[in-house]
Amino acid sequence: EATMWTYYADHTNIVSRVFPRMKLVVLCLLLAVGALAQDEPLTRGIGKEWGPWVWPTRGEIWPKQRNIVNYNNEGYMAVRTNIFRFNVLSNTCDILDDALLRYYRYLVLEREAAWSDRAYERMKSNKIPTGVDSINSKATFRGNLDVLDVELTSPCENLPYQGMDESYELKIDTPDLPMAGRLISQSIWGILRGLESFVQLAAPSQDGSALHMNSSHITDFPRFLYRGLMIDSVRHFLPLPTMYKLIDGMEASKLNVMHWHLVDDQAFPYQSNVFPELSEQGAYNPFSHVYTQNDVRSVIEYCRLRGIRVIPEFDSPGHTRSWGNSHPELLATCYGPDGQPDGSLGPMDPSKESTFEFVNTLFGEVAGLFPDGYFHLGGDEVNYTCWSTNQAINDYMASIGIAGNYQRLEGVYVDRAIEIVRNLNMKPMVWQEVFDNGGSSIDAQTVVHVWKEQDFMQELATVTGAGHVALLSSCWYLDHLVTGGNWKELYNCEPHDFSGTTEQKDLVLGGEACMWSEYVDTNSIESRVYPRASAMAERLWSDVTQTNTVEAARRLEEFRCRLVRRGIRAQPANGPGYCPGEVF
Ligand code: CP6
Repeated sequence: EATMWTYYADHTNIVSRVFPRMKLVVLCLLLAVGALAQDEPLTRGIGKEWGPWVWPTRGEIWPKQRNIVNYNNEGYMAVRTNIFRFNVLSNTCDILDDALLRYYRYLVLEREAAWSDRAYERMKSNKIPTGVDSINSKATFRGNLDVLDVELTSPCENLPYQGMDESYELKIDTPDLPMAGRLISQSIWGILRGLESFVQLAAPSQDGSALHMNSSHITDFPRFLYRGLMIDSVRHFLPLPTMYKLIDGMEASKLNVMHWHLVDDQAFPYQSNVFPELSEQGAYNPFSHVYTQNDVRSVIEYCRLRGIRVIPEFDSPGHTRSWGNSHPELLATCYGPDGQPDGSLGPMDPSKESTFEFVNTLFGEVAGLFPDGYFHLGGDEVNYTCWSTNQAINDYMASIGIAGNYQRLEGVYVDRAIEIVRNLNMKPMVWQEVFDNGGSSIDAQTVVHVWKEQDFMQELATVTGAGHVALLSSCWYLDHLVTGGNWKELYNCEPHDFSGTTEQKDLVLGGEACMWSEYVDTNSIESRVYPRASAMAERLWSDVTQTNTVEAARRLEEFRCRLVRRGIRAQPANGPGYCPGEVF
């Protein structure tokens, strides 16, 4: 490299000093042109000994928007985060106020990451551009986007609910709104989804010194109305900060239902007012490993502000061992071959009226706490062995004409539980066995939650064929993993991929990723859930044709880094690499 130090040269003699070294200058030019021609900027790293295997795409949305017009990438605007503000053109409400603060922070976070990425690139003396305007060298700077107008065209709703409108329209420097930005929705839920997209559109400029945003017109709406995450807070207790992180990831992924698996065999962390002894004797630790009524309210409020419903699950009649610590009378006593109690307890005892009185009182409290319209009753994995050894239960079965039919006994229990939930003005959800075992007379409105992996597409066909509403989880078990890098399997599970009528397909509400927590706790759950739950989220939000995992990989790579920037410890999506702007 010919270096022209200018200690002893200025404009009066620099030309004469350089030109004698013309050969070197030409050589440098050739090298520079060669380097530029050789490397397509966004694919560096592939085949190199450093850099990500999959280079992140900047300024794109996960889950992918339904429609975008980019005006041929002709223009982009700069977002100056120091003076940027949201301007609400319409009515506002607590949900919107809170969201604007939150998304302003997320925007600044992107700005900071761009800056540190820039510093890193400069440190490496690597002039390869990474930003949005580098994709099209003809892109022109159109001006500064210092304000995003937010227009909510109907009054704010207070609570998210099944079937809420989540559609929105986002205009950045469109022909009808040149050099301006506007987010429009009829619904606060659409505004929330649109704010997430807006922040995701902002990407570092070529040199990392600014945030740029392509001129574009987005119209976006979800394909499935139910896009859930089940969190098992039982097998390992999850403290509230961890719950909040998981919910933050849901918001980023546009997931809209948190199914809270709150009690199970191993523990009873839900602290009840009507039966405090349940957690006093059933929680791992009755002081620290419990969710108080206020804890539950806080989680529900955190979700509400993000357009996320919370569905409680109180699994019964199986998976109830912890209830028996304080209330053994609720559970069936199991008898040995000698006709004596063998010391163990089985599922709930449906032969006693007091069982249902207890359940009614407990569920009444739960229904008062959880504002959503749905209540998950569980009903999975009921083991009949214990029931069959219990003479009182067998006598009861004979008395109601179902002697020896334990599936019917399970049905009797579930039907009573459904009645209790319906009397509390909530709609029931059940795991698939309740349908499979055929013992109960569930109606069409009861959601059948398909979770078993065997023949699950056939199960969807059967459940919807019988006229039931279905929810799919079988292909989205987050506890099943090899390296954790199997997001493509989750991505390409299509809930409509069974043979059935249009009416049957319409009965599939959507899907839910299940995070059973036998082998995760607060230390590892964020990385087990994300970004794989986000892969499912795109399947459930985006167009059915959105199946290209090569293109998706680059957006997911970026999305995962975005989660990390927001403090969610998401695991790498695509193997070796690093996040733009990460510093240690
Ligand atoms: N806990 C509860 C579980 C499971 C279920 N219910 C479960 C069963 C099998 C697998 C994963 C999870 N751990 N209460 C079934 C819905 Cl493979």
